[in-house]
Amino acid sequence: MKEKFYITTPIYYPSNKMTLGNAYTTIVCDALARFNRKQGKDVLYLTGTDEHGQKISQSATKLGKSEKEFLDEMVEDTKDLWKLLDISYDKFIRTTDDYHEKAVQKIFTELYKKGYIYKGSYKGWYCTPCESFWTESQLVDGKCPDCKREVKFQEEEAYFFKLSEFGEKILKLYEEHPEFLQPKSRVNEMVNNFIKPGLSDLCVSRTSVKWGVPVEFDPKHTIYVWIDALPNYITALGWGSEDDSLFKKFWPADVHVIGKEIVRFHAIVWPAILMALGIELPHCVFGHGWLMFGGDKLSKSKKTNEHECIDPRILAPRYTSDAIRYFLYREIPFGYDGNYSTEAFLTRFNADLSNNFGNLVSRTFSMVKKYFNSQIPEYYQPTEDDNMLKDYVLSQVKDVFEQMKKFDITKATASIFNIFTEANTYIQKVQPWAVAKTGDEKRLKTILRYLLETIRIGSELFEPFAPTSSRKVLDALGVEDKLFTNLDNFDGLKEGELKPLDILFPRLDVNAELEALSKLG
Ligand code: ME8
Repeated sequence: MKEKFYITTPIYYPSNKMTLGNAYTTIVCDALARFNRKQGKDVLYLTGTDEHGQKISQSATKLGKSEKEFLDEMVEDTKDLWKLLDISYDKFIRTTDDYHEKAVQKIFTELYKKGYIYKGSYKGWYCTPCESFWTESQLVDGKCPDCKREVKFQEEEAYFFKLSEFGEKILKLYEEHPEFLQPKSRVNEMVNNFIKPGLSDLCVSRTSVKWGVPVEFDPKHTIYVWIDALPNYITALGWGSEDDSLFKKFWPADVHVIGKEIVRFHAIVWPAILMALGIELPHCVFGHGWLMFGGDKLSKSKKTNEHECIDPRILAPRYTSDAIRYFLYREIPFGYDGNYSTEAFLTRFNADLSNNFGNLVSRTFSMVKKYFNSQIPEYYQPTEDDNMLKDYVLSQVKDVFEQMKKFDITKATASIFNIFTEANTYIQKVQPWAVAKTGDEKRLKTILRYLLETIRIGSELFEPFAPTSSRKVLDALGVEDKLFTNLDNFDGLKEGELKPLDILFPRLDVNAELEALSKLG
């Protein structure tokens, strides 16, 4: 049986249009999903939208729309964006999907019956116009942080999940399975900030929020956010429905990739819910860092999102989705915060994609055309230079696989670019144009074949990250296989003719682009 790989993004709130921040996680997961598919695994890549709660209702009302009408539009916009960015998700879940709502009700009822959910009262500072509860620490100058109006202390009947009973069990989980929560620094955050001070029970229902899934046995309550959202990872697989074959096949998840601000819910609340239900835990929760812009976290509610110059809907058609994807993988050290800046993006575009990868491909292809009429040459006795190139390439292949096992897309892309850099250095060293002048055809053929094999291997590895440009190169080389093949040798190319290839990443005039983007912003 094929090995399986189940990967998820968070389900995003469609209260506003998705930002480059949401795209970041989705793009990261896409490379991991594609990489595992190319390894021949049976991959399920899940993403979706988290559609209940007050904020959604308010956003819809503001636009004079019903929730459903508003959400359908936002979901369409989200799916369009994922298409634009070449996201190869296998399933898109909406928490308003009927099967999800039914399964969440079942989870709630089961937890209640098992004694993990009990009725209590929720106390907090209530803002009547916003219909929102706030904790003392969320208030700004004692007022509502959203509308800045007066709040009053209020109590409301609510159900609670006994999270407080799970502290020890979660600590044991981290100890016995150090791979469960990554990167390692997140474990300390969870232990020191939340578990050691003592976990509080979690409020899981509201009577004041109407846009939500009703509690089956007490329908004046709606199920409150996290306990509706987190189970999407199993309801999407048909857990609790008549057909749970996907659940049987794909659960437990191999990795939930999320932003660091929701690690607490995924690494404490979610395992606690699963333990209470007696369901296996996911193998790994990876809490990556934030994409920052101008010193701030890029977020839906902030003004930064209005900057056209960081809107992926503008960037992708202008610079290709491959370029945006590559930039995010390479520039933001995976697991840590990193900056998006237009200058850095344009600089990397020119240095890495245009001058390094693009130029390597185009100069090699044009030499094969010039000297051998575009016929892929055979190779002869390799020299020390050739062997060094080959050894280096094969060592980087190993590195890429090792990094990808650790989900480290930043180091993996760096290793792939090491291959391209090395090949460019090799060209300078062996000077094929000078060899051509000597008339040593065998030597020239060997050099060009070694370069083409290097490009083949580099493009194979790069395909999960930059699927469009890499596939163009692989097609031009006559590599049809969609799975990784011949990554441990230089005999992967078949005899034949190189197909013509356009310039992959035409060099950009940085100043002109900066000016054009600033006019849009
Ligand atoms: O939290 N940098 O949804 P959300 C990096 N519905 N990642 C970012 C980012 C940034 N600047 N901005 C957003 C929710 N993200 C819940 C999740 S899951 C069961 C429920 C990404 O729309 C990152 O993955 O606020 C973050 O965790 C997620 O978007 C937050 O999306």
